[in-house]
Amino acid sequence: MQESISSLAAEVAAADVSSAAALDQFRLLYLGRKGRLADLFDQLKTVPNEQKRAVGQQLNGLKHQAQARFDEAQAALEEATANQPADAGFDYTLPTVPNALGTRHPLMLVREQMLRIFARIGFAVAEGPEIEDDWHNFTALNFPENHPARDMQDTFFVEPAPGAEVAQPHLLRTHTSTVQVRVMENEPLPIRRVMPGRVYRNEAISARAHMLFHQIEGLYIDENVSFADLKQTIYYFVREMFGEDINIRFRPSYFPFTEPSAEIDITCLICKGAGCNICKGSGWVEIGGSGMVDPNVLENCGIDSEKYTGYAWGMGIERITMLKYQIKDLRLFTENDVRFLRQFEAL
Ligand code: 2U9
Repeated sequence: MQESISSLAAEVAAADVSSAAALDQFRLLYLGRKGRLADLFDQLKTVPNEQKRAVGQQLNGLKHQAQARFDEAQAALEEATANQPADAGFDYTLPTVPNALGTRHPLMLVREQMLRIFARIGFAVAEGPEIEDDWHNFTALNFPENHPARDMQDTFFVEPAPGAEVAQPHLLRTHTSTVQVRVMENEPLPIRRVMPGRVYRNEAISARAHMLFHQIEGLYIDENVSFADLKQTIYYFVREMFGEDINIRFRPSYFPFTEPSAEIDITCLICKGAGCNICKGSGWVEIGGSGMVDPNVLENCGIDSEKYTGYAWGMGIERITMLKYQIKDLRLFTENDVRFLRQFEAL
């Protein structure tokens, strides 16, 4: 018994109490009801009566020693924790729980794809304001004074601030051609730019129309620019965007700012030209408009129309995206339904 008490006393004195876990272990092993000290107290009944008092005292001494060691170590640990910053012991190198990140919007993915294609053949991006004046949106672009697009029904006009004097009406731009006018007015020739951006039209929202949509327009002005150059640019774009097996046709049209003008059709991507309800049986779908910049527009922007010619085109990003991914309702782009948006994660 004597030996057991001495060896347990040595063990208690040497035991590790440097951490909360070690301290807990110490409490269970030495101080607990099923611990080593409790075992020795149990054995007290086997000790001869005349020694019981002395052995009992020794055991009580050991119990106090173990309890004192425990209390001291616990106090020291508590003090150390109190002095640590709140995030002590937090492992910042642990991998995070993956957070569901948002995805790129399909319109922005297609916008980037389109701009990258045009960048490869030398078209740099130009941007401009969304609130414009009548000159940049209509007059410089050869829209006659009474053109229906100028109507309140088609265009959002912006009221001037109370008391402000404005020389001409202001509006939300109805196309990004406004930026082309600004580039022609301000930049040296030759010009080879693409203009992406939001445009606004006063339309009721439906599967096929919205009051806000996105355009990319392009403009090339130099000496000896011809309609053949325009066709090659559009051919290159369509092949890169939709693939080698897609055909292109130019259909005569009319815009105030181009002469001659042509709408651009491509092989229907759904039926590959056989005719279906998307292309209304024709085998062709329209992707935008184009033409040679009207000499009046060049002169309005201070460019000598005897010396310079140019071509321009315009496309709706929504339309290109709908054709490419077979999206049937424009409203999906603005409803922010994640079941729709997530499908474009990997594109
Ligand atoms: C200048 C001169 C000419 C840009 C052009 C179109 C034809 C066209 C529409 C396509 C679908 C707009 O998004 S849409 O609704 N655009 O058909 N745009 S030629 O011509 C210009 C632009 C600026 C100075």
